[in-house]
Amino acid sequence: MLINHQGFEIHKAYLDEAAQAGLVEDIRKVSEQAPLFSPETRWGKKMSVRMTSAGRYGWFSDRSGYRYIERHPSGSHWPPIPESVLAIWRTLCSPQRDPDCCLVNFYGETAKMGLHQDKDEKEFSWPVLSISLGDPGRFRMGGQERGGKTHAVVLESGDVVVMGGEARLAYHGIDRIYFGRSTLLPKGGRINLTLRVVD
Ligand code: MD6
Ligand code: FE
Repeated sequence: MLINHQGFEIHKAYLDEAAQAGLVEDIRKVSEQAPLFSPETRWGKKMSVRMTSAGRYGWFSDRSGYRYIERHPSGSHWPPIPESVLAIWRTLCSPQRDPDCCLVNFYGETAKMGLHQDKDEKEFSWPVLSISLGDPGRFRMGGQERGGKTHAVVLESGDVVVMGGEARLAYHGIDRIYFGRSTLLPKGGRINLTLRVVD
């Protein structure tokens, strides 16, 4: 089922269980090479979400601000974006141009992500694609200005969101995780993958 909310294209149940399990396995390999870490916000507060990346660039944050960097904090290059992930981008976004970054977010029981815009890229003409795996999360969507009206939808394991057009610079965030509702990840939690063209 496809829901379109002000430019947010929400593909409910896009991935079947076998595809979800395959993605988890591929992301496990990414996090073995590039371990998850909790970045600090520019205000010096540790984020509740743990992150890593695959691709030419990884997303990073500390007191100097939000940016893309070419190496994991350990000094290694980020691992390549798994083919299983690229295949979804090529089908739903574009077969012409692959993304530069696959940001991997891991949410434990109490993790959340405040309303934000994805605007650290140099390019806004490409959509951002997001894949949800594991426990459901409540995804909040707003407009392009802070403080406007918002709507929430629960993103479940296998849901895929394409944020392009009028939604590309829209505010969005994760209010809460419904911990332990999915059996995809044996210890619970939610994984979100976001694919971005950076430059
Ligand atoms: C999340 N997602 O779903 C957080 N960003 O866990 C995002 O911040 C996001 O879902 C850009 C596009 C789609 C997203
Ligand atoms: Fe985002």
